[in-house]
Amino acid sequence: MIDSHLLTAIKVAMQRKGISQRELAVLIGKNETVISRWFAGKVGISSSSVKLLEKALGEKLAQEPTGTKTALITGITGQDGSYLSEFLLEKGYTVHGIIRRSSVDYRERIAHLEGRKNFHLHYADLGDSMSIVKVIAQTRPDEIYNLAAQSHVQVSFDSPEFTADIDAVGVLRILEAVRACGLTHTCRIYQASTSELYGKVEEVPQNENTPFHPYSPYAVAKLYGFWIVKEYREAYNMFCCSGILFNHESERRGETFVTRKITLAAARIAQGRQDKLYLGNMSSLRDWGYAKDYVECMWLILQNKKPEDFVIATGVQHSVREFAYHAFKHIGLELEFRGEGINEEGVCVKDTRKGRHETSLVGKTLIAVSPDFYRPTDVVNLWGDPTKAKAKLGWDPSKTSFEKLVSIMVEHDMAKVAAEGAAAKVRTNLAEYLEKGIVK
Ligand code: G4F
Repeated sequence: MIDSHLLTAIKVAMQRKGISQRELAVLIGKNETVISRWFAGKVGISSSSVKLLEKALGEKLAQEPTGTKTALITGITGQDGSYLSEFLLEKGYTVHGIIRRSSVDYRERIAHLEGRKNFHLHYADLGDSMSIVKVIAQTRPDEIYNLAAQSHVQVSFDSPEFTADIDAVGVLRILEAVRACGLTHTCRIYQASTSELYGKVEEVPQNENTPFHPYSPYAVAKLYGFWIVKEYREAYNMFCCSGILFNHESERRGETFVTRKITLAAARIAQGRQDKLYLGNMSSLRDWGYAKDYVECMWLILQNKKPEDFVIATGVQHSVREFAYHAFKHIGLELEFRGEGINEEGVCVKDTRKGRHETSLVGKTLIAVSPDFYRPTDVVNLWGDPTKAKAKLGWDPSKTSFEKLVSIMVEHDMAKVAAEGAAAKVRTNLAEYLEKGIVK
């Protein structure tokens, strides 16, 4: 079996010692391809090889990391918060998360973790300094991951002030709380920054040296978050850094972000539960990765020797149109895009769905454009260059390909829609039974 803890421990130790893959091969007397196969997860590492590695790297790998650390995650109920919690719990961390009081249940993504010994939730809010100070004072974390945000770009045009309060000043509140609790030099802080900072892009692809040009209230607020983290790093010598993450998606992605909107709609259309999908700018280009892979990088950024900011991306770019094409194709619905701008349509030209379907969808328009989803200013050309993260953190940006990501999301949503359909049938039957007095 391939031990991901061990692989990560090796990568971290190599990076700490500044040893390349080739140098490691020489040090342990093995061919470089053997090491590449370990890192690709293709073969396991024998205990005799672990001994050789420990000798070469001068570290006890099995004990890496220590497993006694405490992390505090804001935004724990979100896509990234839930994956990061799983990742840190697996590493033996005690995980504390900040949640907000709500009368509706929004804890679906972490429901499976609640009740675990090392998993704790606290009520607090990034808009409420005292609540943050209290949680930090009580938990005294070694690491804070600030993932909480008003994260929807289009919504930031409708709620710019709230966005600024949470995404900009909220970051400052955390930094100040850490200082107030006397953790300035012991607590490491990860700030969830974003490729939206590049906005109206000034170069393609974008790396850590590309100038920022924020292009939405969300991006402007996040730019403050980025700079205040840098300022506290320099002013107070704090270990705080930003991960400039490009779009990262998954089967846990919020349903109003474009990828999830597409995969859910494709599943509903394929199962006869929706007729058409309306989108905005289909020519917009993004560098989409798998969120589960990206949380590892958040952790690696905090294990680095010195606090630095990193671009996290796959280095591969696709349009919204291409994402939609692949999502529908995966289900057996081939689309052809006709027309331009507001008149563009995705028409079904081939229907090879498995199973029995009453009518073929060939000739039907399954995707249309609605101006409702256009933004006052839109970021249209994001493409990240992950070279630094690859070299300095030993992170592999190609773990999950674009095609694989699309298939994971589509398959999840096909099952979800099928289950919803079955549940709806049960509810209908139940109503009928109740009406007829069959069920009391
Ligand atoms: O999926 P999106 O809403 O993501 P966006 O705006 O890129 O932001 C996401 O990624 C950022 C990282 O770069 C994060 F910082 C941010 O918090 C968030 O997670 O939109 C992607 C593109 C946009 O250009 C948008 O105009 O898709 C275009 N689009 C076209 N039709 C649509 C739609 N976006 C949405 N949400 N809905 C549509 O119908």
